[in-house]
Amino acid sequence: MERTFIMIKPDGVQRGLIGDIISRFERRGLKLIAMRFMNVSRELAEAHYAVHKGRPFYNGLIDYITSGPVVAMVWEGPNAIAIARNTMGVTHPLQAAAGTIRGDFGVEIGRNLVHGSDGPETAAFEIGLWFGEDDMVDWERSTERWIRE
Ligand code: DAT
Ligand code: MG
Repeated sequence: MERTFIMIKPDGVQRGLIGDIISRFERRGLKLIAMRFMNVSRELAEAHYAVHKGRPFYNGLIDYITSGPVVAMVWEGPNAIAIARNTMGVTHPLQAAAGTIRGDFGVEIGRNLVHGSDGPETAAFEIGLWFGEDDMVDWERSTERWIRE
């Protein structure tokens, strides 16, 4: 079983797309484990995007992520990281397939609506950065056997 960190970025919140975006992950069959609606401090944004420090888009990226509230979440399932990434679509909405979140709702790379961990190490790091172990909700989903064999 895998866990991934997903965030609805400030553009997704401001545009009233929280429900649509969460719905994509729910309908896909991923299981929600933790969720928080919050403003993001500069310190947290910089820790989250530390791998991009020094890139030309870094300052704009930090300004964007700290510009308004986000929805931070943890979703679980077999291959949750890859499943979430292809539900989101590739980084640039122009290349993202129709039917994906970025492909359906976005037009520019700097307003691509959603973040998702890109691998198991990143997921562990990001979940630990945004949440504590106590924030993880232990629950049994009654539809489980209709989603997984
Ligand atoms: P992803 O969010 O798909 O994991 P990433 O980790 O490479 O993509 O980059 C993080 C975010 O930074 C991305 O969602 C949007 C922004 N970004 C990445 N590359 C960019 C670029 N060349 N110009 C502007 N913004 C960029
Ligand atoms: Mg990334």
